[in-house]
Amino acid sequence: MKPLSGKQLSTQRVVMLVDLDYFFAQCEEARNPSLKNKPLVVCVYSGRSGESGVVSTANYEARRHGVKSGIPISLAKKRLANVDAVFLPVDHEYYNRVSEEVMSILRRHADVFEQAGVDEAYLDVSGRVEGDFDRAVELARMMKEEVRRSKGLTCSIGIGPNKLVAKIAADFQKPDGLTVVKPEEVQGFLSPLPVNRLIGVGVKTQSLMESLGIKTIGDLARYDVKKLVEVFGEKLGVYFHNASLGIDNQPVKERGEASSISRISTLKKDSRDPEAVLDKTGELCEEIHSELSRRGLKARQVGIIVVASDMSVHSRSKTLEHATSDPEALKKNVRELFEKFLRETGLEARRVGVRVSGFVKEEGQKQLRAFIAG
Ligand code: TTP
Ligand code: MG
Repeated sequence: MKPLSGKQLSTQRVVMLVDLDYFFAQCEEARNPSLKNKPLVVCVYSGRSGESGVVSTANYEARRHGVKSGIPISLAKKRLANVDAVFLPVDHEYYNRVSEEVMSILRRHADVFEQAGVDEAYLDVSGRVEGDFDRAVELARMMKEEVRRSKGLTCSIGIGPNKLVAKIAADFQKPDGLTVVKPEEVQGFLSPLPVNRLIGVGVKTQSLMESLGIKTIGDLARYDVKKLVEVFGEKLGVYFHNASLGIDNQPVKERGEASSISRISTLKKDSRDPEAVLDKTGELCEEIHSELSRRGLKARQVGIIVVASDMSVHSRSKTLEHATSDPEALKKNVRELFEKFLRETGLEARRVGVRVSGFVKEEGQKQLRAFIAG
């Protein structure tokens, strides 16, 4: 084995988290600049009635009125009743395309690149900045400028010695933020922040911690780790303790392509009628077909998802003899699965979905990565 050089051994890890600002809404502003400066709300309509559904995201104008991801559309309309606001339905195909373009820009600036969501990615840049945080800041400024110039989008970047600190730093100043936390600043940076900034501290854990007198990450760092383990168990207790000290050894890792694609949709009304169900799943198969074609993939497994009127969730799947992306083949298999499901269960469907997995590359397609790297 080749011995490591002194430099490799001593290089300080430098990790960035890049998160695009109010992503879906910013994509809408980018293709229609007249939407800027108006409250803009991107909605997931459930399809039942004009206003049922939830807010996917909102721009910062709308957020000033208390509109944010996850609230009902009806509530958003109430909060924006007296202003000139715009409501748009989600357009995932467009956002995915923008996301891929931005990711391919970011990827070029990383030693190791890990896409962590549609609008966020971790970049390990330790090697190219030689462990120097000031050089990392320069690199981050350049990336922000490149994304702004070529795509018209702003993002917020956090820089730290690991993923945990980089993520919290990216959330610290938004939108269009750049926050750097050097190793010697980690404690001072984390200490005053509320514990719910740590991944894994949700509403319940937060109130449990509060009952122990722990409000800030600093409080958590000072709390006896043995007591944390008593309350939260070995694994979580130790994780909380390390996280509060800003310790995180998780490497930035390239991710393979998503291992499944699914689409799910709400029926106009709950139903056991195969035709009503298949009408809807036919559309979903078409969407999955375009996604497969876009990625140059065929699927070997086809499955259905049913959310019944009692909200119970069911799934069935089958393995095909030959992988396919053909919409008619998808529809035929989905039909068989649904007919069998409806025969066997006597349930009424409220939401129906289609899921494909077991991907193989379509012949003659370039590797997706090579394609993105252009
Ligand atoms: P986020 O990065 O969490 O949010 P954001 O980009 O809209 O806003 P921020 O400026 O705070 O980063 O999520 C990325 C996208 O994911 C978001 O634009 C829409 C979608 N999303 C939902 O559809 N539902 C949700 O509950 C959340 C949180 C996000
Ligand atoms: Mg975002």
